[in-house]
Amino acid sequence: MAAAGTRGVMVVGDEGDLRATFRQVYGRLKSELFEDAAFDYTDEARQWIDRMLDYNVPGGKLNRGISVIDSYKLLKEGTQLSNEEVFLGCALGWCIEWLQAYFLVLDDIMDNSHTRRGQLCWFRVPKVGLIAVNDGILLRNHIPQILKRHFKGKPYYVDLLDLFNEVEFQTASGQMLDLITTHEGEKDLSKYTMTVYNRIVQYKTAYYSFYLPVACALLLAGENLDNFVDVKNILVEMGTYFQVQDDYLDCFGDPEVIGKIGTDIEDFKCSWLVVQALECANESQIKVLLDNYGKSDPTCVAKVKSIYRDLDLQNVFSDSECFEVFPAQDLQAAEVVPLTSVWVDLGFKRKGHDHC
Ligand code: GPP
Ligand code: MG
Ligand code: MG
Ligand code: MG
Repeated sequence: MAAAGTRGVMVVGDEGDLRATFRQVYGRLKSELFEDAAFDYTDEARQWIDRMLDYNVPGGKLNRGISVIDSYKLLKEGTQLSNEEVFLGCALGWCIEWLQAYFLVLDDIMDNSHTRRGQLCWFRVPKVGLIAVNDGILLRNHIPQILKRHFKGKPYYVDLLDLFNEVEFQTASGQMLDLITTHEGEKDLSKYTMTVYNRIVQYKTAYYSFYLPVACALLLAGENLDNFVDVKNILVEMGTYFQVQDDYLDCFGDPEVIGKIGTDIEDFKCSWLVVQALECANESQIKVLLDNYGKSDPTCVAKVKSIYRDLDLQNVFSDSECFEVFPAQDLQAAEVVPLTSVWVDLGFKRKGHDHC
């Protein structure tokens, strides 16, 4: 456990401690939300929010949230963090987890998904349905409330608000690209190129999943984000790879392990797998893809998966895993080491591949 030292210093030891400390902060932030003067909670409203938050906010891997405090620790290397610093780092981390919950609640409706984090998608829970849309809006609006309570008056408060707004805009823009490429009636696989793919995932995933946690830590450390463009570029690259992995797991991951059932083939998504398949397939394989991609019939889905297997995309995927050894020059460019232990544990060390 993280222990409060005699002079108000919180000693955060290994990764397990960090997780435990991080989890503790969730309860406090949740109870503070009920004190908001802008809304007078009835018992029914309190119960709804309480259940909705517990269902959607803390049940994930928490990598994004924990990497805020993890990055901050790296930035302040050599100094012990005070209780206040640890709390603020965790609070910012939870703001990202709240943002993620908001995106996922809505993304699952848009993607017509079934399960998430090993349970039914929130909108599929009886008596929730499209109330989930409003719950998403509430989740999003909890973020400025948390920021106001704990960061108003800090010199970087406005920069934090700007950052969350900008990243939300980038993500929603990426989500729009993801959705409009799949338009019913205009199903055209020829537009699914690696350039189109990279643009979608840079916006829909990389900024909020990889750049945002490190940018929060930098602001907390008093840095000016304009001085960290190289850091941003590396994190966006890592975020892109992360989505490649997500796309791969959508098709080949075990739902018991990843907690969700894939829908990318049925949804005609511009997934890394279909883009890669189109690059490698022969004419007859392309015909099978054209005839079967984007259909919810399980036989069609199986035909697409069988082409992926014939093309050995599993191996193309492992070859394209770019992050095994992070080259020294990139670390220098990054200088403040955005590569937190959370991401290192997940294999985010860059390989020396030329194509990466
Ligand atoms: C991941 O896409 C992207 C998001 C969750 C961003 C959603 C943005 C909104 C503005 C709602 P995905 O659909 O591949 O994720 P998953 O596989 O987890 O459903
Ligand atoms: Mg989805
Ligand atoms: Mg989606
Ligand atoms: Mg996915």
